[in-house]
Amino acid sequence: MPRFALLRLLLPMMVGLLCAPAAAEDGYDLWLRYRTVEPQWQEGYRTAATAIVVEGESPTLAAARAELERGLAGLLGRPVPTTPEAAGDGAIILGTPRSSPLIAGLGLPLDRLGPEGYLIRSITLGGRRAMVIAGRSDVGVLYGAFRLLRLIQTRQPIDALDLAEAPRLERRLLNHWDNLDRSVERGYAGLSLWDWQKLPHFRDPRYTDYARANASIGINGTVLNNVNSNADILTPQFLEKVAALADVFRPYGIRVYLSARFNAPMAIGGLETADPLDPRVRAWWRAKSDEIYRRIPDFGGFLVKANSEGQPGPQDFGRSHADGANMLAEAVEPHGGIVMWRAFVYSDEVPTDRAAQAYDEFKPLDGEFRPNVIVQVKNGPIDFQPREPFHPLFGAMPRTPLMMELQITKEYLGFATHLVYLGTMWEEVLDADTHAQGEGSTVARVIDGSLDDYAHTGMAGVANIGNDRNWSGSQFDQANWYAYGRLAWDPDVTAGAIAGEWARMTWSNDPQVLEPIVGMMMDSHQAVVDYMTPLGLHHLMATGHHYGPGPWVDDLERADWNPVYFHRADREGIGFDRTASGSNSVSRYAPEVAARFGDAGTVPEEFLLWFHHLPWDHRMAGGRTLWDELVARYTRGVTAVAGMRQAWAALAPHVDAQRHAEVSDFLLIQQEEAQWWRDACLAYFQSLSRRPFPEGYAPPAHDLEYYKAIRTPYAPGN
Ligand code: BDP
Repeated sequence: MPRFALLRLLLPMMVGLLCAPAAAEDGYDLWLRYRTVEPQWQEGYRTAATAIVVEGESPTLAAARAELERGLAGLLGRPVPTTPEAAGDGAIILGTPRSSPLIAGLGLPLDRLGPEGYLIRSITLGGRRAMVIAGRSDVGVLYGAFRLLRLIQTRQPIDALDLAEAPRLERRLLNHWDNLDRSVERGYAGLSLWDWQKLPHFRDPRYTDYARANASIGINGTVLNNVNSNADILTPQFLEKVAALADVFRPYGIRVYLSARFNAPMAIGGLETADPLDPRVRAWWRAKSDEIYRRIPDFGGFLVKANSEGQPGPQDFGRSHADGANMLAEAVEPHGGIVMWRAFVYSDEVPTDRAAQAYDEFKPLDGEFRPNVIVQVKNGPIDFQPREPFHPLFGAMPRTPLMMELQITKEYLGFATHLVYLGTMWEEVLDADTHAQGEGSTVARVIDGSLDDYAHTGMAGVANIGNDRNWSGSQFDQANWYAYGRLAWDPDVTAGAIAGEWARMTWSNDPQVLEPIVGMMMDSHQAVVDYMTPLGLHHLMATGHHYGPGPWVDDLERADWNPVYFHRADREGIGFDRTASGSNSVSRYAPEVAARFGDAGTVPEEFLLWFHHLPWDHRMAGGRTLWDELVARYTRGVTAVAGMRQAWAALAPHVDAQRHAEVSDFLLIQQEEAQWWRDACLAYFQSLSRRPFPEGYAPPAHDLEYYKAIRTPYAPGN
């Protein structure tokens, strides 16, 4: 071997050892990574957390102990004892007044915490410093334990704490669109986690990790199966499996719910009708509910998609949504269950604009639902588009609790391979002012019940979780699961704060890493809107799988499934006139909002073409023509992705190699697809506008026919 050959061989390894940020990581640990804190923090944390003393016995308290044991051992770099004898200066004491006379004796102000809140306080006990984590319930204590870990994970001081928090919403649910064959509708992260064939006997340890992750962000319920549901989930054979999952989740404060197929009495019950007013049907659902509760005493209730996109529902029998919901509500009511009835309904037989249909259908039913019904409304009036104005039902149903449904899985936002942080998008909707009761009637105040004093409140997030090692199909999509949970707990936390927390826990506390990552996340939603559907455009995607652009599509059986229905571009102009001169669906908003959206001069630019059809030469506020602005926005989106790639590439020395490489590769896919979206859409719109590309903006690489010919029949999630 030549003299320096060995050295040359070893040198990169030695350098690697010195600089390597950490061992290989694949993302399985999510934000619960618990890597050891930097040396300058160790001393402080170690003295403030010398022992874990759990006062009381229960599966939930045991879970709190286990999480702290695991988390602190990792973070502090050494095990922390959990025996009472080890308790000295710096002990962490956990429990409820019921589980512990010691905690009861402290006279802590727990009353305001509600059933799930927690308090963390630094105290002196018998002359020794201690930290107490208390709640009125065991699950409150568990949430408090996760909060303490988060404080350390994000490098906050913990020696003088006085924190109290309670969730603002009652039901904080994931909606899994998982089928019984383990395929996941609109799933981009592998197969369903639920391995039905091996349940109930085999309880994959991953179910526990799923529960831990959810509990860490306060998610307290999960709907296990697709809203396009299969009645078989309600058969004894499946209920036994559902009960096994419920047993695993229970210690973590998570209840299971099921999507109920409205015609189940016919599909599996042998009845010839599912008419909600038929006594036999009502008796069938009551008996079914009793059976479920015998197996799962804390079963949460039913989620129902009815008379929507081909699903059966009460209207098949000449009955209303309220008749259907109330029948199910009556069946679960004796057991404390609820019914979440989806407002996502539209029909091409109804002549009105799809954006108005749910409103027109549900608004007249306000006050007709039983008290344990919640109407579940998507964030916007169409369908999880890259950007939508808030749904006009928010604020319009003061006598019916409304919960908001968000889509965590990015069906219309680039699937798993586009880096899009949804926190900013959701914040935009939550902060939107419905003006239902004057200024300040934000969507957040509608769904947290404070505006109308709702008896039930909640949020639902269509899960992006599957059996991929990284859970969500990409490292950055974990942030959307995280952000969803944090917003369901408190709709007023800012998207920026959430991004910061998540990035610290998932990547690094080093500002050199943190700032670029948070910057990428915060700008990512605007980027995808720009390169897919700028200026209020929507539903331009290809048919079925919704992968890639298809603005030219005009041949689907239903008018309101076609992109041309939504953009209405022609030789003269583009956009959907939803003002009084058009469909007038803008009139479903409160007058102040309708006036602002309904005027092309005052509508926020991001919703311009959502509400207005305008000539290509329309002058934008910035001085460009509408056509030029469209080209500029599409281009800006692609440029933003290039910027993200650059920012990410610069992080290579600071991020573990495996995760860094995965994100890099995905950003490359995103870059190519952003370009595809821009070029295909602009090629198409230019074929109508016949305007030249403004100076400095490259025309598409290919002609329109090229983009139209692209077929991707095997795109996932369909
Ligand atoms: C649409 C999805 C479809 C869902 C539907 C729904 O494409 O798969 O079934 O929403 O929410 O966006 O019911």
